[in-house]
Amino acid sequence: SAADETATAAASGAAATERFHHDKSPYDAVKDTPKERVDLLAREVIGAIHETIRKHQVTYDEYNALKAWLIQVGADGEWPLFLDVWVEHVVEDVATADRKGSKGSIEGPYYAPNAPERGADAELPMREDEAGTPLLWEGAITSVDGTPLAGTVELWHADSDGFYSQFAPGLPEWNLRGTFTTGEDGKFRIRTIQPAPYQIPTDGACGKLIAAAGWHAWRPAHLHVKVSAPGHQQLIAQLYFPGDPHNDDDIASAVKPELILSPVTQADGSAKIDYSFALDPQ
Ligand code: MBD
Ligand code: FE
Repeated sequence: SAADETATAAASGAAATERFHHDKSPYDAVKDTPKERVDLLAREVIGAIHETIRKHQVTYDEYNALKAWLIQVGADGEWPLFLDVWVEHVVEDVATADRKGSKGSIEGPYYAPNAPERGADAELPMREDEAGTPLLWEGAITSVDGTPLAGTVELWHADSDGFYSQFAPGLPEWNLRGTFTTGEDGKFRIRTIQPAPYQIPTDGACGKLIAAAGWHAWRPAHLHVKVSAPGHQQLIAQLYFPGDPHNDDDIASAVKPELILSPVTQADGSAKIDYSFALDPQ
């Protein structure tokens, strides 16, 4: 890694928690959730915990281990990571069940708004010597009926060490983050590099849960996108690479068959992908 500092769970957790407070501050007041709804949902979730305790005869030792762990999730700033890895995929499923256009997936904890504008045909911001297989991506934004749309593709992804700028130390602020704005033909052409798989930090509370339960900590390599166009529902998705050993057991349960790319290796060793987005009208 070019980073001379060490990535820690607590530092990336603190950055993700700060990011959430900044971008989603209206939610700090349990925004607009009716009392009846809070009552219903809180009672059912708490009731499900009670049921689990009775069913499995949970002990005081186990209760205190849970309490210590929950306190540590907060101390490490890992609530965004925990929720996005183990909960968000079901929320996404419910929220997008009626869509007819392209499949989406979870946003995760590492989005940053207002990434540099690059136009419709450009390279993602990256270091001079950015490592990784070069990727050429051609596609278009359309409506579900095929009409081209002028819109934006926001793209962000990890580097070839699995690190995200703004959430790991030693990376340029906007490394591998950019906004691509299409013309009336909806077309874009993006040059970037292939990211590495992502490992949940092993030194934080989420890593402790994974180790204690005997799970693995991996997400398959992925590209994150937010695709927007006037009059259409914003699409948040992730795209994956065929053959990744974790496509079938993503720790975040965020892979769908429609989201797996079909890269073609070109003469110069780079990979070319064709992937377009069909957006549902609002
Ligand atoms: C990631 O990179 C990610 O995309 C998600 C959803 C959770 C943790 C790390
Ligand atoms: Fe990610």
